[in-house]
Amino acid sequence: MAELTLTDASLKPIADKVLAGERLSFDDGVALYRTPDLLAVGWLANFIREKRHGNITYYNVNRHINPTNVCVAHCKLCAFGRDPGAPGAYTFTLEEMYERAEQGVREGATEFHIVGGLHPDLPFDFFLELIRGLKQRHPHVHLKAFTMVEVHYFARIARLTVDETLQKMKEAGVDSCPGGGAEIFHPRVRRIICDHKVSGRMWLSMAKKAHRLGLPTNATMLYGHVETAEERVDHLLKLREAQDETHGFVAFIPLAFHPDNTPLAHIPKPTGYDDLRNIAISRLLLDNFDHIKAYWVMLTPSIAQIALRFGANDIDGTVVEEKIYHDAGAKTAEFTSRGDLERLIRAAGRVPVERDTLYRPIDRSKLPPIVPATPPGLVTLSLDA
Ligand code: V47
Repeated sequence: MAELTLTDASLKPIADKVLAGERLSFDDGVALYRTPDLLAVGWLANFIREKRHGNITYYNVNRHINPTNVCVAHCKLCAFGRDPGAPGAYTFTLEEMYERAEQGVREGATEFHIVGGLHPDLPFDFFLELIRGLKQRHPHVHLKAFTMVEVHYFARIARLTVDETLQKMKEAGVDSCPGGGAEIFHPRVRRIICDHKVSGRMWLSMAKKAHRLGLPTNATMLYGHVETAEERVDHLLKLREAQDETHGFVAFIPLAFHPDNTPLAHIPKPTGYDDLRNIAISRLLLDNFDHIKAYWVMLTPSIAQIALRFGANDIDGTVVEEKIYHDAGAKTAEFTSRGDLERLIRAAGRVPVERDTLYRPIDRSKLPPIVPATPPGLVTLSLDA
């Protein structure tokens, strides 16, 4: 492996720790956020990434299903939620969601990623029925459904404990939970960007409960709004601590804040430098997470590709019909194909491996052939975009 050249000498003790496989501290994390030497941070993250995964880069074939955008939470960070009856508000029927799922399966989906708003009138049973119906129709498709924020809301409206709620989800057919709603755990930040959402402490406690009940989850961090470097490091170290306890987190996804159409529209968008730095620091601080995902929808295909050399070993999936980021002004396509993702990965000098949600390689020869189709109104990813 090539030598590391440091232009910021204060990184030397951190580099020594990384090369020796030692755990980094809070202060190390802050120093990694402060240094202008992004290439050194990236080099170190890539060192760990290649030690763990070599050249392999994972992707999956998935389909997003967002049952409703009607939401009582009114988070300032969000452009997706609507009041009932407001322009653009929608709630799919079960049949409409089954049709979307059917289309996803024809296109080879091995995962449905299901998240939505906190609807004032839809009962928990509606969502359980959705899961049961999907599982019955497509028993081999992994159901990654409902963030800790939704689970907390379901528990409240159904007058159940969090454990009982998670258990009912699991019995209905939920296989794992996505990592959304974590934002930044620090209460100062939550008061500004999502004051009605579960606290950071509650999010973490619920994720650990899910793990103990046998439901793996992902974790996220929303960066690039009002948070400080210290608050990001605090967030990452709290996740590392929780992972030490349960080992139930599958992947970590740093999410760049998209301000358009939100009450925080005055905040400038995170830059490419911020994106790559957050990917790299996640890899370095989260030494007990196997997988760091560069979510191409939010990063743009170009930055996601470079992130594969800054610590990321996964580029997420084909997605199809992404709404949360596109309502907030994302200019990326709403879906892509297996071929495009593989091309993106190969062009970064990595080896693409299609995975299921739990990172087991998929053998396409054992699955029905894919029927490629462009969902109406959507455009495919272009590497030139
Ligand atoms: O929790 C909402 C974020 C998350 C905005 O688990 C916004 O595999 C930026 O969690 N600008 C939902 N971000 C997305 C998510 C996710 C994505 C991909 C994969 C996985 C996974 C999870 O999106 C929300 C919130 O943090 N978000 N609004 C916005 N305006």
